[in-house]
Amino acid sequence: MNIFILTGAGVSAESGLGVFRGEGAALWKRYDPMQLATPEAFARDPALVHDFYNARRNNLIAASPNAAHFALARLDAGLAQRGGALTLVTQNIDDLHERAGSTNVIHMHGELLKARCASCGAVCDCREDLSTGARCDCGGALRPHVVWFGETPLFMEDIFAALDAADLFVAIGTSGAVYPAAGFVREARARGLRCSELNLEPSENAAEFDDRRYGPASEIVPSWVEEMLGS
Ligand code: BV8
Ligand code: ZN
Repeated sequence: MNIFILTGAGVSAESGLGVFRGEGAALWKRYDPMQLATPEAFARDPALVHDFYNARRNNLIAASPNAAHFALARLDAGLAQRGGALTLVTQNIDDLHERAGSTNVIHMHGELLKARCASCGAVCDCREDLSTGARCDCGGALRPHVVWFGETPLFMEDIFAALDAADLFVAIGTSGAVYPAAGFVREARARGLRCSELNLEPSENAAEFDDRRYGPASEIVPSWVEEMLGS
């Protein structure tokens, strides 16, 4: 069985990383992600945008994966043992899936622990604070390697190829508010896939799913994975 999983900020909420909407969104009291996660904000006030991502990067480095991340890593290994495959597409820019042991994680919105050169496009690891003076070897300015609103998400071809090969689509911890990710369930339905939603509360596109489970990811994801591996 090939499973396509899309995760969002809700899967990292219990690791102490902020969510953008709904419960817990107040974490970013000082910053409004909807205002700062844009190229216009970076052009207008790069120091403020660097502060926003530096705070999140330091928060991430101090954070740990939670039971939901570890359960998805178990599913990854369990499916591979059975000749199946898990494609894990995440909207999250954290590395908690990888730290929990997931392989082949597709970061469609980029990665907080990487930086990108605004001139040559080179991507490098970044675990330190970035500032407006941070430069690439080519002399270009470095920015967080994340996809801002209005920018094109990454790996879209790989994502659609994985949807073509999948038997089951599962969205976990996402509000279904941001496109094109929020449209993947419709793409899955058009391919005849069964669609499940696991979230704290119904997402904006809950009606598109065949079955829905609600509760904290650290509780409902491990029990769902045990069911999948037991079946
Ligand atoms: C694009 C990286 C074209 C940065 C992010 C008007 C003008 C301009 C653009 C648009 C427009 N109208 C629509 C658009 C498109 C726009 C968009 O969708 N806007 C929305 C606001 C309407 N999208 C874009 O601009 C995208 N680019 O469209 O380019 C294109 C299109 C197709 C093909 C080619 C080109 C780019 C969007 C990417 C923006 N960057 N992140 C950063 O992180 O700072 S998006 C940001 O939102 C995060 O990645 C976040 O993950 C993502 C989505 O949100 P969720 O992950 O769902 O998180 P959220 O907080 O919303 O929800 C959390 C959920 O968890 C909630 O449901 C909550 O109940 C639940 N939860 C909470 N606690 C728990 C829990 N669940 C379980 N357990 C818990 N404990
Ligand atoms: Zn460069």
